[in-house]
Amino acid sequence: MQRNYDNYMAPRPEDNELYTQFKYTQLKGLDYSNHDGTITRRDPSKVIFENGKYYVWYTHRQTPTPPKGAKMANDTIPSADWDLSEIWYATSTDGFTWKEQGVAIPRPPKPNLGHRSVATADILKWKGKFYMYYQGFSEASGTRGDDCPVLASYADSPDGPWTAVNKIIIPNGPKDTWDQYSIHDPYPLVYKDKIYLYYKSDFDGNPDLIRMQGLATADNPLGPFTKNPLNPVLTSGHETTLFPFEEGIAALTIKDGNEHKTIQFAKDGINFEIASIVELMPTAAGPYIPDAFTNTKDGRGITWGISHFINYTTWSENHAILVRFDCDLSLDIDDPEMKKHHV
Ligand code: AAL
Repeated sequence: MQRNYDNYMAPRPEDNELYTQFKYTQLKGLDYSNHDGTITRRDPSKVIFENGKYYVWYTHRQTPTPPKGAKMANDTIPSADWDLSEIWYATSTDGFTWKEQGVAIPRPPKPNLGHRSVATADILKWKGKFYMYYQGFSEASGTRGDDCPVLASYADSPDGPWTAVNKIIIPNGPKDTWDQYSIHDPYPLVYKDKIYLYYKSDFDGNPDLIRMQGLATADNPLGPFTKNPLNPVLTSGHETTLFPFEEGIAALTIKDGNEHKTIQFAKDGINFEIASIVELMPTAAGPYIPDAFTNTKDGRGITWGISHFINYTTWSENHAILVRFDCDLSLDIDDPEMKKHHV
């Protein structure tokens, strides 16, 4: 009984600021008609607000066939839903109706890093410039595992043009460490005067262990990044969704692990504990976070964003669509500044 009073933000969910329900809405302007698996839109970035509009970036694949697994993949047949992909973007003035703007970051020519696929991007604004972090595949996903490091591109404007840095920004860990094969879902925030970039890895190669989330920090967007000695800092989760909350960082801990379907909180951005248990969480959520890059010591939370739904087939994931989610994970849902961005 005592843990209900000691371990959560409040004993009742309705008083717990990190408890919420989620509501989903179809987006207008993005095509939902293609259900044969040849077009996918998935893994949205955070939503940012610049030049009077919202921006979101996402993995976009358009291939002659749906994904067919690594054995059947070739230069045009994708192995996985995020194989042979590019990073596209869309803009919106109200968060519901979006205009697809096309490619932001294309696959670079061979042999540049990421020539097989660039996917699962997230955005950082730092000292007036924009930095995009993403998974760069130089072989088809699934050839051994879902192996890739993190690459980056930068731009003066969210409309681009983006310049690709043809080097690994967050490298895989040394042999026999938890992140030796993959660094997925890079997720940068500005916290404690630094770039705090959370990411997923999966202990792949050891089937007894599961996916978890780690942290790498840097003073410069293009590195070097230092991995936290306590990694992995979150025991569970898949596509990590984090945001500044009061003095710390909150995390939607989605999909994998025994502590999935929880929202966790770390006062110091590192030592996460369960703050609430929720249901129907947004998959791969990219929230609109007004204070993601303001170095806040008093994070205000989130009320909406973009997430994806995956259409599973018998053998693989064949395509995904983007949707909007709404929630109340904000301390100021009635604040006029927050209301401007929330419907
Ligand atoms: C997603 C993410 C990463 C993986 C793949 C595409 O769920 O975790 O981006 O590589 O699946």
